[in-house]
Amino acid sequence: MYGNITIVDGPGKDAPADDPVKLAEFEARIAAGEKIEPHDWMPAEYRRQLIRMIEQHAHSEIIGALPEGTWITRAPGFKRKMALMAKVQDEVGHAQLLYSAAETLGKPRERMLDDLINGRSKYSNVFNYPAFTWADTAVIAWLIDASAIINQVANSKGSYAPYCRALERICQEESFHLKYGYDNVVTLATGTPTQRTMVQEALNRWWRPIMHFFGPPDTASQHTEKLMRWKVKMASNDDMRQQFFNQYVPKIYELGLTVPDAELAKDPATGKWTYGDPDWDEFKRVINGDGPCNKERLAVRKTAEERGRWVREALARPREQQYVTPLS
Ligand code: BYC
Repeated sequence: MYGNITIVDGPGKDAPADDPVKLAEFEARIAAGEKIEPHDWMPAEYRRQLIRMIEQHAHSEIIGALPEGTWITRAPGFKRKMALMAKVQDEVGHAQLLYSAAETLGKPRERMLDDLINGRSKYSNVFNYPAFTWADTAVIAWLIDASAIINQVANSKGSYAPYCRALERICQEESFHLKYGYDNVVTLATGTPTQRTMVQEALNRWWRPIMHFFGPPDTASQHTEKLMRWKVKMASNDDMRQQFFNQYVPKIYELGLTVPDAELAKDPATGKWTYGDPDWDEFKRVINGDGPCNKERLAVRKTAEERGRWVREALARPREQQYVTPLS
């Protein structure tokens, strides 16, 4: 119980069934395209799903700052260092916006962070892979930010107003990140043979995780049907993956780069892309804690939590105790 809001831990678990009249009214509002605000009545499962998704999204932003963050000290040149620092700072800012949006549903931020560092909450698969070279950061900033924009532009038109407001602002910043990433990829792809090899190898490494980023195929997705009915998700996982192919595969080819999937092809009759199996078993392992960097990522967050405790405790003290008596 948080204030007057009861948080349920699973569909139906400990939660009384929703009042059918209120549920029908709620679904009519959603069907009419109305936005839901925190003080409005909502079904317990809608609240639970939103907390799950927004919280995972917020965690993805702070964990997502880590692979690129490790390159701040090694960025090639001062301008790129400044740009990368600003990008990483933006990502952490996105997490703050999203934690605030999730808090409006009744789950305190401290509990969300506790669930993250203790492995009870998921975050995006892609951030459990290492950024070996500068080219990895270029591919992350171009293609992972591009994927995120596809997902977030769609969801910013969804039904829960605080999430939509946060997403609109996040998308504006992400579009700068995408341009920054594209600029870095173009520089490498039009550079020396070594740079071209470097960026192609990075693309080969990230292609599979990017396929996973959009979530499992629609036929295997647990939540899509319900979330689309309630307009939390505005496009299915497969639709978003198709949009990514349409927008970015031609751009990749334009740069003379290749996609590491021999089966990737667009059917001229349907306009749909077919692609090879991106190893969905690997996806499951990674999102359940067994990826190349999962332990390392959570250890970094745990240390940050521990090192920042004194600041949070100091801020939580009564105002008059927050100041050190000035020396006379
Ligand atoms: N990674 O029923 P499904 C960024 C889980 S950060 C991990 O299809 P849903 C950036 C899913 O949670 C932007 N787990 O799920 C930052 C569920 O497990 P649970 C990150 C995944 O929710 C820094 C199960 O698989 N974006 O851009 O309908 C630097 C079944 O899946 C993933 C967001 O977080 C995944 N990729 O749809 C650079 C977007 N996919 O919870 C860049 C917000 C699925 O039942 N999230 N799972 O245990 C969403 O839009 C949706 O949650 C998804 C999945 C489309 C990802």
